[in-house]
Amino acid sequence: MRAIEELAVRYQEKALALPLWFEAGSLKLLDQTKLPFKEEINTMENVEQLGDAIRSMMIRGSGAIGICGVYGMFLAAYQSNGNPEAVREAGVLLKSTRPTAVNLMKTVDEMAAAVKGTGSELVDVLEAKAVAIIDRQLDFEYKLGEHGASLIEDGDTIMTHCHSGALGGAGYGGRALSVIRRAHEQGKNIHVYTCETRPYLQGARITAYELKKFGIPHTLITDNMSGFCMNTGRINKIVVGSDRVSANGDLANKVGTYMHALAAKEHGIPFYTATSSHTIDFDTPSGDAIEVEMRNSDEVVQIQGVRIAPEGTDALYPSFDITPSRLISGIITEKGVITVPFEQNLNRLNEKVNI
Ligand code: RUB
Repeated sequence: MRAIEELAVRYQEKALALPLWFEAGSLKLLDQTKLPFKEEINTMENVEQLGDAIRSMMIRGSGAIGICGVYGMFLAAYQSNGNPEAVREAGVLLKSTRPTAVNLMKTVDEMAAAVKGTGSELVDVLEAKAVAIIDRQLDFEYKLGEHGASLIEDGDTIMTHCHSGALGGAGYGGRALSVIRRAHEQGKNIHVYTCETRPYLQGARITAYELKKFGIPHTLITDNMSGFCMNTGRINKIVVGSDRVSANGDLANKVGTYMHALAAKEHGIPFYTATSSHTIDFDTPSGDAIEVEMRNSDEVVQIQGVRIAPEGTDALYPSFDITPSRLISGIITEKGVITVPFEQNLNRLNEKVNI
């Protein structure tokens, strides 16, 4: 068995939720569009199919699509018997799938930088790199989970938005749910409010599915209930993921995050993002420079294929929004929790740890 196939075995032994793995010459992924009703495993025979799966949200979440970058580049090398041109083309295709999450761009670049030789030498070198990146990402999840859990107290009621969990990451808990899962493992009595996350329902379909699997008590709310819940004392902390954090600490995350952060500020509720240092993009000075993916507005006029607005109704679907750093209490990473002044502290982290 190849080292990259052993990854899946190793991870399953740890009872992790794997979003994607390599098996018998192709990639397998859990189709997230079918959750929570069906746990369907789909096979990706080539990078084109993987690209389509990312575009259609069969696999999503910034960490998990970063992992797609890793496996996709390896798959291209493996299937072309180590042709560097095939790997380069795979990188171009993968990067074109979704523009906002920076992890995908970074993992593709990291794999591309590792390209060496041709044939089996290239396949072996990219396999070793892929295993190292995925193991590192999982290690980050444990570490950021530990740092974030230190902010969570017994009795906390924590709101999260969208899905920043195991299937959106390397498998332990992604980012926000690594913090929540670790706090729960530490025996803290916590309760999670998960926002439904219109229009794609990641919170209702996937976060609630994972929280149930982890045995963490939770309540589902629609996105427009967060202000009510904050105002009535139901929520005392917020932890979300990030698709990209700019150099000044502004963050892009699922649309709706910004309005929750505004309401949290009004109510004095700490608002954290849990992320990894790889989601911090020092080439993007501020949130204004982050490209927000605009998705097909059909996803707004329908829910799960059922039309909810009259024919001809115009709709808008920005997939993400930008939360300015002035609304953020802390950025939880595998290196620790970063607080104000964000720009200086992020820079210090960058210099110190050579992210
Ligand atoms: C997912 C989303 C998640 C982030 C952060 O959007 O916005 O909140 O990816 O999660 P989509 P994480 O479903 O459109 O991909 O930091 O855990 O990756």
